Amino acid sequence: MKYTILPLLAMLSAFTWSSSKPIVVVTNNWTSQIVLSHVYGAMLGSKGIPVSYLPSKVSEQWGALSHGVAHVQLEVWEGTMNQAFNRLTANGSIQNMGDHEAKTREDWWYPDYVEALCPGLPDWRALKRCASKFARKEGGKGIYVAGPWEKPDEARIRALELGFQTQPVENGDDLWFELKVAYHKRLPIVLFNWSPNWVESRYDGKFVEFPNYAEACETDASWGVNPDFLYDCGNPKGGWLRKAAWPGLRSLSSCAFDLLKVMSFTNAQIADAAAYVDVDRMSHQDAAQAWMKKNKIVWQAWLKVCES
Ligand code: TMO
Repeated sequence: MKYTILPLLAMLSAFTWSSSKPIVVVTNNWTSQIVLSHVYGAMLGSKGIPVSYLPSKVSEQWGALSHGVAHVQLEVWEGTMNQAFNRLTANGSIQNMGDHEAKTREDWWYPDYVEALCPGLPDWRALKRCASKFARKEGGKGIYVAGPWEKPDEARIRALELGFQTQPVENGDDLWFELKVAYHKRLPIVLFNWSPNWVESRYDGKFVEFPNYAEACETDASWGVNPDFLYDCGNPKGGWLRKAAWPGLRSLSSCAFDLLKVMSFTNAQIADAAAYVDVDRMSHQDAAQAWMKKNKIVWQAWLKVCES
């Protein structure tokens, strides 16, 4: 009797320990990332696994994920996070959990009517010629409305001699406010945008075509149109969108680990997830529920990895 109960008790206590410790999911400050996080959390919830959410800036999430303060990140974007991600996976601080099917782009973007005000767009050289049209004061430089995420835009402006300056917004949502205001008055505007995002389903517009991205553009000044400066190129087109985890995730919950591995969203699925909030004004939780209702077959197939 003794010999059978002891291992059983050990198993039970291990079980209660791991099931009472929540899986901590990082949430960032743009919509799709938060909704996808809640989809993942709801799926774990349906298996009785507790989940909590840790709001974090991109720049602060890496430490949390390396130290097990947070365990899961659903959206790592190549255009904004490539360097940190590569460094931290190379030294084993975080774990690469594979790519989504979606292909991404993050760059300068404008609504289509701007082409009539600045002929030659989307070629970046057109932007350079008509920089002054994007100024917001007499004789000023053109204004690029940047997101609250760190990007080397100032370096690019210098390297490509664009005659612009960045004006970063405080919250991601402020980008859409700026767009809406400019759009209704048909004012020149160029701002940070990305794909997949809900914006492409409501506004016609394009990304500015800068010289094609190459890794050397960011490491070798002699590369590209300006031999003296780095960053004389655009961000990657068709970039990856990746999942990441604290390296101890599997020991915490194999379901949480396997599920994260197998989850893969398409561009349309991500744009949809964002539209529930940014267009339909749902909460992130409700948007996750709405998404799951519409895509039942998709997520139930993923969740099969948790059946054993
Ligand atoms: C990381 N983001 C999607 C806001 O470019």
